Amino acid sequence: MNLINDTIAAISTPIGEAGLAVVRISGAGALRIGDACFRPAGKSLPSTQAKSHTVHYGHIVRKGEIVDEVLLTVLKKPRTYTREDMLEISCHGGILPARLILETVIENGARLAQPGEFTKRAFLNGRIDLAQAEAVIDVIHSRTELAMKVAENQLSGRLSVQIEELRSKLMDTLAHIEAHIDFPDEDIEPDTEEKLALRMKESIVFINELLKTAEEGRILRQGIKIAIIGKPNSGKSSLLNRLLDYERAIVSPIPGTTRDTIEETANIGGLPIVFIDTAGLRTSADIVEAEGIRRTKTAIEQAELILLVLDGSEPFRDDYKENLNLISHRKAIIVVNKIDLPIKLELPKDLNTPVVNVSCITGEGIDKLKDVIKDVTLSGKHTLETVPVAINLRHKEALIRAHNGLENALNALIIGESLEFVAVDLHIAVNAIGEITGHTATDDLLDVIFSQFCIGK
Ligand SMILES: Nc1nc2c(ncn2[C@@H]2O[C@H](COP(=O)(O)OP(=O)(O)OP(=O)(O)O)[C@@H](O)[C@H]2O)c(=O)[nH]1
Ligand SMILES: [Mg+2]
Repeated sequence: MNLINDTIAAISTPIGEAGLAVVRISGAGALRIGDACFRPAGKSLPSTQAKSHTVHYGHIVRKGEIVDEVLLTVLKKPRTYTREDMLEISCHGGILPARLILETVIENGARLAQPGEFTKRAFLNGRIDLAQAEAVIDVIHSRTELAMKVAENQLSGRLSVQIEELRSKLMDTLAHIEAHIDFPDEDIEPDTEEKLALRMKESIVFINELLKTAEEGRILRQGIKIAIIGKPNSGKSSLLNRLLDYERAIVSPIPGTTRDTIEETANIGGLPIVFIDTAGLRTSADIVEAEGIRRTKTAIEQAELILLVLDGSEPFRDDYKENLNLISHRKAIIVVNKIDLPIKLELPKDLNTPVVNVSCITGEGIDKLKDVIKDVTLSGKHTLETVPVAINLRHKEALIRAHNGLENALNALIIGESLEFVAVDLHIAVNAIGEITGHTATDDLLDVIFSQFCIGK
């Protein structure tokens, strides 16, 4: 069923000066609008007569005047992004050409598209499901190749297939139970009951497996913050530069060189990680440095992981204890730096924080540190190499509701409650699962998801 009858248009490329800009049109009136404002040159054809998936050279014309020289791609339904008739007008890059073309298209009957509306149509017209639509945003936002690979997997339907299997299994179980409700005189056979219980248990196990990917999904989508802290001159800025692979922060032998916090993103084994270099921790009378140290404390609070840098060429100092206290209840790694020099540092034996020795001068130990960062960040479990999908927060919440519904249904079945109760809880589970792919999504939910897109996507 297709209730969409208007035609939408938007500029799909970033606003600014560039080689090209693209105006996109989708809907029942797209081809007619193309005929009205595109003047074909040479052997090019008007949109309504052109073959699908062909490109035509010509001009966009507004009130008899040429607006710009363009290439027009004609895409006829159903094999298009939205499953509707579509046009893509490639014009000269720049703010004005694309804007004037958009205005011309709108004068001819299109309306301005809302953020994500092209993708929303792809969903409403059944080309992709909701999890795939969300993957489109993930592909656009991905900051590392690994994040992109997981997003592409989701886009191609790998999560959707698993969710659909789960949903159809639960629907089957529900149908069985409802059949028994319709014939209340017939008792449910013990081995039928056992089979139904087994199916529910299998579904719970499967949901738990999917839930395990949530943490990696969060990290891949949002990245995590890691604060680099320690005494002045311990080599925090040198470490930041090493992890980024370029000279981002000023390094000098003068203690107190870094005064403000510096944030920069790096790719650590496929994870997008924001490192925050901080002002060295010490008491200072200098008001600028004191403000820097206050910011260091904020960075420590915000960070999910802390790298405490200690100078390995100096003996253990009593005030290190303060630093160690600071990280004692946090996810942290102790980085002993300057191991190219004679080592004088002796750490207390009872530390339960991982320690990595590095030299920011020679680069020794940096790769090992990256591995440990990845391990600690993912709490030692890497499922990404084996599991091709990683769910997002919305999927996680829906799966938890489905999980609870199933647990309740299973309990009700086992203790011999009326099958109506079992059915109610199973319904809850089926609906929650259906939200992931969009079978049971409300308009509000769709608005929340598609408003995260850019205009023109
Ligand atoms: N030998 C040696 N020197 C290092 C190493 N890492 C850093 N340094 C030196 O230590 C000094 C301080 O380095 P920084 O990176 O500026 O130290 P910091 O912790 O950022 O210092 P503040 O910003 O002042 O808190 C510089 O002279 C660096 O060249 C290392 O691995 N070995
Ligand atoms: Mg510094």
